[in-house]
Amino acid sequence: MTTLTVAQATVRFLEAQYTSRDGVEQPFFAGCWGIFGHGNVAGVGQALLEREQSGDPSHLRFFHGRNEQAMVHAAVAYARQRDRLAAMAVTASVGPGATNMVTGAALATINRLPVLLLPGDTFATRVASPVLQELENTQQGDLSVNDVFRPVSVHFDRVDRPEQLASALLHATRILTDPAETGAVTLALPQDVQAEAYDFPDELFAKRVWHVARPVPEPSALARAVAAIRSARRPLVVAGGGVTYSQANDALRTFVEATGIPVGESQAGKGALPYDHPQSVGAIGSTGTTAANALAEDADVVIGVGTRFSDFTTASRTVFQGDGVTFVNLNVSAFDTHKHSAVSLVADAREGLTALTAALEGWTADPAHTARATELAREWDAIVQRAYDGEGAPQVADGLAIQSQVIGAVNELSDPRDVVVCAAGSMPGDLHKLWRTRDRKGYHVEYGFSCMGYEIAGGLGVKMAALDTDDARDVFVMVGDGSYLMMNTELVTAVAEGVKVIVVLVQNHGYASIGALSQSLGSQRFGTAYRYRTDTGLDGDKLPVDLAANAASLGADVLSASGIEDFRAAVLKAKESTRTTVIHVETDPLVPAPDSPAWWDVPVAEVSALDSTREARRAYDEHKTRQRPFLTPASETKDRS
Ligand SMILES: Cc1ncc(C[n+]2csc(CCOP(=O)(O)OP(=O)(O)O)c2C)c(N)n1
Ligand SMILES: [Mg+2]
Repeated sequence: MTTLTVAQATVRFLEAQYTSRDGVEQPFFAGCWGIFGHGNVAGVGQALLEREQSGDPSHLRFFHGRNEQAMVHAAVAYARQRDRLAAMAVTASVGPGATNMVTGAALATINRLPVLLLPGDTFATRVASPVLQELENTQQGDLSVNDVFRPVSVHFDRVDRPEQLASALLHATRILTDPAETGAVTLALPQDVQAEAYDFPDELFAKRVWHVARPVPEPSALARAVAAIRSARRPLVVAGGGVTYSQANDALRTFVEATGIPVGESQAGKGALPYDHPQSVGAIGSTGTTAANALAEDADVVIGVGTRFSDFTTASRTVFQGDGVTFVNLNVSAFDTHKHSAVSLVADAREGLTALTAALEGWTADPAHTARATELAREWDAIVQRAYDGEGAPQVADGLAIQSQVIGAVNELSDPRDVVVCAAGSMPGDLHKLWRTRDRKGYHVEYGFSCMGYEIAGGLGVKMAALDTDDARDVFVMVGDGSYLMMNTELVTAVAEGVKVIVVLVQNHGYASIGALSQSLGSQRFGTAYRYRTDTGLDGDKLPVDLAANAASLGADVLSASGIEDFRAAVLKAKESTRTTVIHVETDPLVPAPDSPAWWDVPVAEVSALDSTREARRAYDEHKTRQRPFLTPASETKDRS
């Protein structure tokens, strides 16, 4: 027995957890982020301090963030970069400190990425209720603000007694390390319970290795998948994040080279194949390439590997128009394998692809189909080069750069293994289409939640993961002015920790993304520009906001670039520097990147006094007719031979 507080026991337990996959073992909890308040300072805070001062080199590291939501972003990005084999915890105080983490929790769960959230909770004993920041609910006495974590966590528990801690921690870690179940796990820790002492059994703190499973496909399911693929004439793989987390990139390459099947990529799956692989057709869906979307249009069998098939990936279920198209979904999560009435193949991506390769030996797609894919990809790549070079774009005012030139410059001047990080705005779609991914971990766009404010904190988490694994990569954070204004706080943390990130801050005085969307939906860019109010609305001059000065005030080095040549020089300078550097560049928000004709379902007002809206509604109704329900059972699929 060891007598410890609940918080001390929690920290000791976290230090002893390991994951193992493919014979490689690593500590699972790489650290604990925290902001202290009365709800955790004397509990988890004291426990972290005690371990830091113990001199034990394996103590749980503490990272002091500036905003709870941002700390969760950093932790989630860290876990993603580590392929979910390592993760972080985040401790917050009660009340607002805790609820600030809710957005991050949803982001983690939607992206299937592990993070352990430890919000403080109000006193279990309730002797002095209501305490500071306590919610008083007249109907339910056992409710606290932390109950809002329930729907956004894959697992929620509240430790009201020390006796509950062991089972709570074991369940939490099992779920975090399970690729099919992982997401945000929330353990709410009442502030009095955190400080309460208890005789914990020593075994609780023994080293524990969680073997991260690689489930193999069930033979009959494999046979059904193989039969469906063999019937295909124009098959297409849709690669999702699961390919990367499973480290199945080589297995995917082997599978598609043996079968001749082309590969389109979701946002999380981008980098599944290098961009210049002859069978890589790049981004698919609403922000897809002309190549991937043309192949999707008449694909007869779509093989989803580790993808959730979000609306962006399927262009809101309009990108696959093949008559009787059949889906074969390989995923570690049964939930995803059944989407679009697919032939379900529940397995680890690497194991599943390896089994499919063996079972399909000797079979290939029509060589003309493979050749067409290569040709289409080449055509798209030429479009990308022109966009990088700013060719064909209208003359922009004041010598401003164009966003596609900014992307091109970062792509061309970064090392192949550098990581680009982004989350919201017009940049994610442009990156999806235009970024030439050269490394399987070189592209990190959070597009499950597409959360403004993820970018800088996420970039910090990615860089910390690289440093922890002696992986020399620069991290380029691409952030719009809107996202930057929403959350730039972790620049301070990057400076404090001496962790270098390069932030490309794209100033276009508002929302290029939602502005363009608004216009396409007949809403005339209403409320999407940052302007002074006039008598007619928010349509005055640009605001005198100096984001470069803001970044400098937070301790970052700042390079202000005017025009694309200046920007390229700044990128080279930032590459050479060892310090966190923000490159401020102004771009024209009205110059879009090239795209394919894909759609995204955003409903338009059915009745309106505005001509622009009525016109947009007509276009909307037309697009709706192409939306497919995919309800035909896979067993009803026609024989295509
Ligand atoms: C937290 C959050 N709020 C709102 C949105 C909706 N949204 C998506 S993009 C965007 C504007 C982003 O502006 P900026 O960062 O300047 O990028 P730009 O569109 O100019 O490229 C908004 C408001 C979001 N994704 N996340
Ligand atoms: Mg903007």
